[in-house]
Amino acid sequence: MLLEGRNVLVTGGSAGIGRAIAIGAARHGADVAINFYDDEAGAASCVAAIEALGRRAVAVCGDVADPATAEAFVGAAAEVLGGVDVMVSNAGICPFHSFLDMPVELFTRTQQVNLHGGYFMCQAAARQMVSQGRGGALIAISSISALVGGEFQTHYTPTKAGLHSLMQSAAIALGRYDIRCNSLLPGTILTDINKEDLADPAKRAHMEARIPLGRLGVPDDLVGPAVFLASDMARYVTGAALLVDGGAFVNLQ
Ligand code: RM4
Repeated sequence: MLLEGRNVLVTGGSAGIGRAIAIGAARHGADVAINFYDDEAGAASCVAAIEALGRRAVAVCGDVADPATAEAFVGAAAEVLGGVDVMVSNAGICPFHSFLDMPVELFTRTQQVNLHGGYFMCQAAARQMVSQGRGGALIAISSISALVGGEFQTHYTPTKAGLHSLMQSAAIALGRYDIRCNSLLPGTILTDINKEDLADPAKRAHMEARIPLGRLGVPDDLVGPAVFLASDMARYVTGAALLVDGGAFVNLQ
């Protein structure tokens, strides 16, 4: 019960990593607010799972690419839950596409959702935390892709590198308020974001073969690292990045 009495906000909470972290935070005693884009059923299911654990939960619809969404989400969460202690900026897209013919709108959308959305969500949460005067924690779901490339991810990997860098700079800007800023760098985690890509048996075998722990990740693999960074166990951790990738990043040969 590492998050008792804490209010945890998660963007992209209707499925995948965001859903897992939202429910995992509730298991550790947190009340939770989730943002979601269009998966009403998924959001409702996540809220029900949290309430079944005896914790309060609220789901707020909004496109994180719209800067106004951040203030609305944080404001609603603060009103319903009574404050904001943790923001997990998770919402993201990765529509795989080749580089030379990358459509401008696809590039722009990916930047606006992943990086701009993460920036404005963390900024809105930090403003609320500063007004509360009791510190807090920002956790950006970056990626192994902040550190290495992907042929069909030229629009995506810079956003993940940007989120990692954002946490480093925000850690400096917010340390005086006791707001810690860290990023998680998931490896290849089986979610909707890569279901189509990994449906290719050769691609899936290639990805699995480079993971020392011998399997692709699942969303629940991110819960422990996220709860750690959100909790007082990480009270002296800020500006850090934690790979959660089964060893994929270090495995050259
Ligand atoms: C992650 C990483 C994974 C990919 C997903 C879509 O950051 O690149 O390998 O499957 O994105």
